[in-house]
Amino acid sequence: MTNYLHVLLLSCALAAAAEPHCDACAADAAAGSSTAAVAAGGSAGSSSSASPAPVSTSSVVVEAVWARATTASAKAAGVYLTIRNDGPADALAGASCDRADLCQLHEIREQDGVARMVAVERILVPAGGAAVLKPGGQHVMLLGLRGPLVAGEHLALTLVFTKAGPRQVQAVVGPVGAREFADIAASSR
Ligand SMILES: [Cu+2]
Repeated sequence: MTNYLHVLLLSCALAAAAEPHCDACAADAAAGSSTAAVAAGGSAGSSSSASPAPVSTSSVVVEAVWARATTASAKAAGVYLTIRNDGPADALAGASCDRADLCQLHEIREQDGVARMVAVERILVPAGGAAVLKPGGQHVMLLGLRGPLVAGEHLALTLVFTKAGPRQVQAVVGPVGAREFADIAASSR
């Protein structure tokens, strides 16, 4: 496991060097992309009992939207969320946020044991299923942050779905060390 993590950290450092705007992605890859992090931390599987009320009543429901606080100079941040879908297959096709110059949809792909971050055009939400955007996996990437994200604040985002159309959501900003939405709920009690 140690060797694997070293490879992951190294590859992320290289990726961050090649793509300096995406250091938050690199942090994602280092912190949570593998089961190794889960096994080492032991708390990533805690229950979702703290999930808030859904923000929509139609077939696509967005919930547990969160991000991590950033340093003052950070230029990128990931936003994570769960999309549930009781209807036909849909896809998250874009996002916008007035706190950043650009929002992209990102995922992390492992090739030859190396985690690489790539921008994708859409994130599929299967019929009757869910898409979980989380550290180390798919996420919404804010690029060109216009100021730091501060723990405890809320961040307004618009998510655009291929079928369900635009959805306004609020991401809650958690502490730097948050690894999942439940961490934020726990820290704000
Ligand atoms: Cu990213």
